[in-house]
Amino acid sequence: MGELESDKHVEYILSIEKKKDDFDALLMEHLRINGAYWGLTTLDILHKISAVDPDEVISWVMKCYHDDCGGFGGNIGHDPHILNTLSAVQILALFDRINVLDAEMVSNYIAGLQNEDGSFSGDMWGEIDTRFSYCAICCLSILHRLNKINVEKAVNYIVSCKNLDGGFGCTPGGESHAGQSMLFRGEQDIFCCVGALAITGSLHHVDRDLLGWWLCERQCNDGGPNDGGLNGRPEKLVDVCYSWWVLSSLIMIDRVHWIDKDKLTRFILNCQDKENGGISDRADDAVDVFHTYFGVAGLSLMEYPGLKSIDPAYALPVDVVNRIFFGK
Ligand code: 3PZ
Ligand code: ZN
Repeated sequence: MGELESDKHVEYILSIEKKKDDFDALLMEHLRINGAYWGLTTLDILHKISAVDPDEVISWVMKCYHDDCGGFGGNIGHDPHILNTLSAVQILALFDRINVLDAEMVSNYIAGLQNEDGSFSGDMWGEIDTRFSYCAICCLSILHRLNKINVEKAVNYIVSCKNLDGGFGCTPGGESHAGQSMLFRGEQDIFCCVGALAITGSLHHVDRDLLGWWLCERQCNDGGPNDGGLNGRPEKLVDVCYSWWVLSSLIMIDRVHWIDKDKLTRFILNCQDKENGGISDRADDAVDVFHTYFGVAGLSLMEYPGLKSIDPAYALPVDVVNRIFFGK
């Protein structure tokens, strides 16, 4: 198993910036600002955020800003979306530069995406999803402007997406959508709903034992190379990024002791590229910045030695969250 190859992962993250035109970079073109948040947060957890120039990062982030509407796009010249706006705000928070924002404009953009039933659209085109509810609530909380939306309606909408198994869907009754996306969506939806409820102080709507049991059932226990990893559905493959969706939810509902942390730690460490750095979805696959972030963040949630601890609801280092809310 070995240890976390922190220095290699730092090198890997720093190298991504330099190969802008390979295939992976093209695939991520529309989520470049999200990719920047994943990479920079990983560096911060590894105590290496000082390896980048804050002014350079901030000036690039602000080039993704649309001052006519208050939203951020995924890259320079891309249309604004709430998914990208949250990443932009999180990056500015990492560098303690929230003050460069017109917080009123950004908050008004987000508030304008709330619908009559309390749900949120992702952009002006109107697609509705509980992921967008989380983005809105997380963003507004960081900006100290939750009062701009109807929080009660937002919470009631999320609660209406609760399933019989204790989990949450992306729309009311939304568990039943089929296809490949479902493989990925289940835990992500649960994280977004539980995170939004945690931030708004509404976790009493969650059946902690029922949801906790369902989440813990996701840990693979077959003694094979994926032993200890977490999967999306009973018969599906394990994936490092589920470590985040599942662990963060378990911590927020106070049931993380129901999972075997040593086994999950070993699984994540097994997914490292020990040669060139980076972490993959499962052992011996190709690494990417997404799974490197979720792997390191998962280890941080499990208090792996030498890492900054990360907040399970805001997905930002705890010291950053404390600075936002307690000014220290
Ligand atoms: C990955 N996106 O749609 S994506 C993402 N997935 O932009 C980024 N685990 O190539 C990277 N699966 C790799 N670097 C994967 C982000 C997806 C999630 C796919 C994935 C991860 C299993 C199938 C959706 C926030 C934002 C977006 C998502 C989740 C959370 C891909 C596939 C999809 C995407 C990008 C690359 C395989 C990286
Ligand atoms: Zn994954």
